[in-house]
Amino acid sequence: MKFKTMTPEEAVGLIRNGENIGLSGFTAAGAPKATARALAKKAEAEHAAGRPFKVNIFTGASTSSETDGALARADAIDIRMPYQGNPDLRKNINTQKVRYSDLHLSHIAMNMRYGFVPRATMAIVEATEVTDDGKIALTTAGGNTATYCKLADRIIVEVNAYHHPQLKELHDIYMPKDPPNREPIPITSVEDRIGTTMLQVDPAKIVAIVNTNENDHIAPFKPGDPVTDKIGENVCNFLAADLKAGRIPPGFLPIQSGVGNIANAVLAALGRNTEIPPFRMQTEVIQDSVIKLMDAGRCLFVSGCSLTLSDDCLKHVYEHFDLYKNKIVLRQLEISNNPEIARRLGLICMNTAIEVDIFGHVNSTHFYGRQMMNGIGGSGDFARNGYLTIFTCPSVAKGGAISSIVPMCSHIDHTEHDVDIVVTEQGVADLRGKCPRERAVEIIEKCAHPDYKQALRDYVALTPLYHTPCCVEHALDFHKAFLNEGDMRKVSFKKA
Ligand code: 0RQ
Repeated sequence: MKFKTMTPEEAVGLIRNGENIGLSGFTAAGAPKATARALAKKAEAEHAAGRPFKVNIFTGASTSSETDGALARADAIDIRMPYQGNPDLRKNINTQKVRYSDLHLSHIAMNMRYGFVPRATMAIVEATEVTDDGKIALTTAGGNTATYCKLADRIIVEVNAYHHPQLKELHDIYMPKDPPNREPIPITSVEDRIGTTMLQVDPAKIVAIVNTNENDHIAPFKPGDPVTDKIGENVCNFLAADLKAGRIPPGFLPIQSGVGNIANAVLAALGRNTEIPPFRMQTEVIQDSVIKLMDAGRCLFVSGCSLTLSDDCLKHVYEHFDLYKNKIVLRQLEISNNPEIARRLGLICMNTAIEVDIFGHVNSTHFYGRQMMNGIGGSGDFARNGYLTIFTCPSVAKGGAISSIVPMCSHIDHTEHDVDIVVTEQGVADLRGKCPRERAVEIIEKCAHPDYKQALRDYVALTPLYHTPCCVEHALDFHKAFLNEGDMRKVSFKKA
């Protein structure tokens, strides 16, 4: 091979203070590991020597404790976008050590090409192989790697021997042209392939090869509990009824699913419900639950951005690679989450809320309007553009001291115009075709926890006039009650 092989420590010697770094991967899948760890160590050594050292990190989505966690603990990140999910990084974001910009995931690659966000000058890419003419075989994720490599001046390739040598066959790498030359993206079904299996980069940019042999360190999800199981069952019963009523076509439509324990419970319930025919998925994150659905013959094909699988599940896929290789396609993020494609394919989109208000606005990101949890991720890419947009959440949090159904969200990620259906373990609110007062009644009576129904009804009664039941004087009283008295149940509108 004509490229220079380096240790991770030597490779990070090429990275300067203030460098803009684009990382491969999406979630912990496909993210560089050894180089990221070495970068964290370099930052610690620089800080110990009294020198400033911080970098700006651009990714597909969250990464892992190996990457975001190590860099955050080393206080090595200044700017971070477009998504994260790591407790140490979250702490740095909420104490303003990190400048975090929470973006729709489908926007970041094109925004960087347009010059709206800083350009990645260095790309660090995990690969199974790289050819002398600059073809890179990506590992378990598409991410934004094509754009980061196109824009960067220098590329470090981490060649990871852990992965299946034929993994590249899952990839379909395609980058749309930018306006005014953008053309229709020629995907008309989930299975379509429109690009290449390997990423072509300018070989002159490859400044180092780092050899590793390491898994993605992805833990299996917790098994469902009675609340998440009930949410899953409610979603499936609703979908089966809509199918029967002819509002979903008889062959069903492709499914997009968010991540986390509720998303897994919903997918598990879809596996059990035989009123719903076998289906296809067009989503971001392909989790263990999707592989289980494939093994059971319930999911026929999945197109996504990453194989975010636990170690055991990924081993299972690698051992039976021939069975899966024609049923999975891995795309670049701006294609997996593309609004044009979501609208054309008619996706059934299911994502998780932190809180939902009586109008149907959804907060997916912030506690009490001010404290960042993870980020909007791809939920907005799908919510605005899907055929049917469903948000799920438990009706209460923190042992019942917080109601997830509130008079007004403390932060809004998805507006009432994007949300069709809200599901909690209490029931299903169908907001389609309803005016604000009808929506408020539907959400309160079907989705709120019994402990909070009367307070929400009392809130609506404060403003009997006008189009929308909003009372600006008391809109955030639920949140005030939690922050001041530790329990939203202390709220009372009758006394107000
Ligand atoms: O906190 O455990 O400290 O009590 O919020 O945490 O258990 O991680 O929940 O895995 O279902 O994630 C919305 C965060 C849910 C996630 C969210 C507290 C609650 C608990 C919940 P504790 P868990 P989940 C895919 C697409 C981003 C948008 C998206 C998410 C913690 O799904 O980040 O869907 N979505 N993107 O106690 C205060 C409230 C609360 C609350 C819950 N109202 N107020 N705290 N909690 N409700 C992602 C990608 O694009 C890659």
